Amino acid sequence: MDCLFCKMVNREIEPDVVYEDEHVLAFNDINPQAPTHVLIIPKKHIATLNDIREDDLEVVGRLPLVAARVAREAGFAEDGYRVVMNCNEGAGQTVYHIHMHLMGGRRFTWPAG
Ligand code: DGP
Repeated sequence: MDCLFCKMVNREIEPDVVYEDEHVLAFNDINPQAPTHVLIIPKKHIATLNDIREDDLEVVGRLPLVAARVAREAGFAEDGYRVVMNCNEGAGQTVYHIHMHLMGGRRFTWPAG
């Protein structure tokens, strides 16, 4: 399958791994928008949020769990951090394998752009 993030899961491309378990991989974003910017993905290929099925809930539910864990380890869990999941072109999704952006280490404004 021609999916960038599947290639990272399969190590055809080597990610800068922050966390990994049986179902989830987290790695540093190539174009960080904050001092810490980690992408958290299910190892299973799911193209967009619209493609999540009931069977996927267990693994998708692990994404925010891993985000909080990485935030704690990075030291900004209490101060605050942002998680973002972009769905489709209108929201700026560019890689069609769902991913949770975890950004921390600076202040954030709302609404997001
Ligand atoms: P999105 O726009 O929500 O689909 O986010 C895709 C993110 O993926 C974006 O922040 C940049 C990141 N990205 C794109 N190509 C690579 C890559 O080859 N390596 C890494 N580590 N991140 C990438």
